[in-house]
Amino acid sequence: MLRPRIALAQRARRAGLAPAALGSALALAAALAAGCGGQADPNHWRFALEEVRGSVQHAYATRFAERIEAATDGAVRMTVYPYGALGTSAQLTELVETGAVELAFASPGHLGSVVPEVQVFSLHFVLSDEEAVNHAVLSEESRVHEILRAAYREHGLELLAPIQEGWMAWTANRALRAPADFQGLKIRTMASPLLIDVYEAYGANPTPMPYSEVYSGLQLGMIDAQVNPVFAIEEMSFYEVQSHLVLPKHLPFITTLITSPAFLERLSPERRETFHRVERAMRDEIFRIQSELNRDRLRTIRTESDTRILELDDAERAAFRRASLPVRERFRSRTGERGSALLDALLARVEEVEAARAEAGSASR
Ligand code: 6CS
Repeated sequence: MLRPRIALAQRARRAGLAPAALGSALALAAALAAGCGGQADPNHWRFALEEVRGSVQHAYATRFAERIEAATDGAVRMTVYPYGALGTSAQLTELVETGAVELAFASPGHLGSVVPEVQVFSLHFVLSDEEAVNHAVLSEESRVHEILRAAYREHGLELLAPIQEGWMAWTANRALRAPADFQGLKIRTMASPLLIDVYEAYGANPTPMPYSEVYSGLQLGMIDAQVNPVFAIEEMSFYEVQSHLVLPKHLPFITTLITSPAFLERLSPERRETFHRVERAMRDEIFRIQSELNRDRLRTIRTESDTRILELDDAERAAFRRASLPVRERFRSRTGERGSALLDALLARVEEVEAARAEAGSASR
């Protein structure tokens, strides 16, 4: 809970949300096309975000735009659209598919309804509890990327990179230290089917709801709890209307950067090379930025509110891990051979990187 409470209108302004604009993605696509006389300018690239100004996605997009503009000596101009300017996450994905925007973020919690395989990033305790291991696994090109890229292409999308945005935290009006604490809890999740399975495995009553409605949903008691990375809990002010913030280190929030194959094909070989060079360089940069942002935002919550911040210990985490394991089988049955191969490749790579780091650590002692 916040001291003193920030008014709802102020919170909406802070978040940069214009709820009336949500739901107008297709109309906006038409308006964007009409604005340039129906002729898209190939040197004007649009980048649509699922998050507001000040977020990890916004930090990524503004830096990416600066780098692209610099690398092309200003020949390419970019416009960044924060959440609220275009549409919901599902609509942003449609805008990429139709070529109305060139780049967007698509989080597994939403995209999983279209590309089931990406729900591998919604499974709990699959990734490491060390952020640096997860960064290595997600940022290097591997079998994981290869399998996911094939799945995205079947839906007219090109996966550029999965990006972690920081540890997910649960917020609620009670401590959540064991699966039993989730019994009957109405926790807001994103909409993909596996997320429902994940929280049902703890005994909760998962309730999908758009991101822009979570604050009022908590305030009005339509939902009891929600799950998001720390920076988002601060900037969307969810902690104002919840007494506890729990850090289980079960999963970092992962998003995926997407474009369309048609856009990449239209670029000259030189421009395409520049595009990929900038995107690769951003992988390390955004990892550093999200880490600082999450640390700073946690400090803000700690100092500006009386929210109780709980870090689960190893025994508590182990109980959640055990309860979450059957959902891996559900993932396999929902995604078939390709999904199974993906989950196996991810588990194997996490184990290899953890082992290599442990070995390097013991060799340097
Ligand atoms: O909870 C959500 O719906 C959103 N959360 C974040 C941190 N990013 C995008 C996503 O839509």
